[in-house]
Amino acid sequence: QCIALIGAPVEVGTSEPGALMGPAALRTAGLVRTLRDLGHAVEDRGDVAPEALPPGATGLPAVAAWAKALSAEVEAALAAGTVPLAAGGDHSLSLGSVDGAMRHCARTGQPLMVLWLDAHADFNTPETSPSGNVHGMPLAALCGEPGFSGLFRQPAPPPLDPRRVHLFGLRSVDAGERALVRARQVGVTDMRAIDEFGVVAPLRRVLEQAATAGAHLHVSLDIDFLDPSVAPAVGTAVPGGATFREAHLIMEMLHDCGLVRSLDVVELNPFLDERGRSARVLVELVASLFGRRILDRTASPLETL
Ligand code: DIR
Ligand code: MN
Ligand code: MN
Ligand code: MN
Repeated sequence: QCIALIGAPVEVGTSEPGALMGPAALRTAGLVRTLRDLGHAVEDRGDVAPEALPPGATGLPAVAAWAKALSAEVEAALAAGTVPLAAGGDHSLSLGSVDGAMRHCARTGQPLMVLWLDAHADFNTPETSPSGNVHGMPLAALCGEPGFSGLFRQPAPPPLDPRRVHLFGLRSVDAGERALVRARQVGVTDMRAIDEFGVVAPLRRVLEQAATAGAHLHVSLDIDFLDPSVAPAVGTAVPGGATFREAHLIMEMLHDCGLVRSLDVVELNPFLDERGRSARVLVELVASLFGRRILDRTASPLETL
């Protein structure tokens, strides 16, 4: 596999500064070397630079400039047959990466499915958002909710089908987005479900749905999916997150399913980290998603454990 690493040091989508150091921290933690050691070709395309971003620009216009630049990079990486890995940066960058994947899929005719590993639903609109932070809104914008004009390159593809989005690890939802997530029939495996059934059974259902649809699976990993005790470098820590072992197993299953075509690793804030620990955890997890295993095993992708 050829992996295209695309840094997106965007932090205009959040109020806690520091996420712009995320791509540098992931590189420092050995992301490229680790993936090469697994036998992959890795092309580090550097960091995207938004065009014509007015100095000091904030909110949606600033986010839009980043999203458009990243969308073009991701679309080009997919067209070139590589797997784009967008390293953030706050979660508003997924406006660009998912938009790029949507455009690629619109051209190939492959359906797009999005697995959103996150404590949050990221389904706020400017109307419902209690914080005004765009990193809490990307899914609503991608799914065509109103209030987001000017975010995407034109002409834009049809919006993402919310029923092809699956929130996994959810444990913090704002009142307005709760209603939207339900109304739009977004797929959800919340922490209650994970506590009751573990990660395997719910994830297997999602992957079976993706396999049946012949989908391009886009995975968006927000570091706050993990418990803050595992990965403390996050601006919006929510207790009760995934353990390292749960996350590790998820990554192994994602590799085994063979459907992941694009990936985001977002919301790492190295300024809040303990000696690079969270960045290293993320590199470990990405390695597992790209095929690192403890010992070789001859399991079929969706076998019963
Ligand atoms: C919250 C926090 N729901 C908001 N969202 C975060 O501001 O909209 N998403 N932190 O990752
Ligand atoms: Mn393709
Ligand atoms: Mn998020
Ligand atoms: Mn989050």
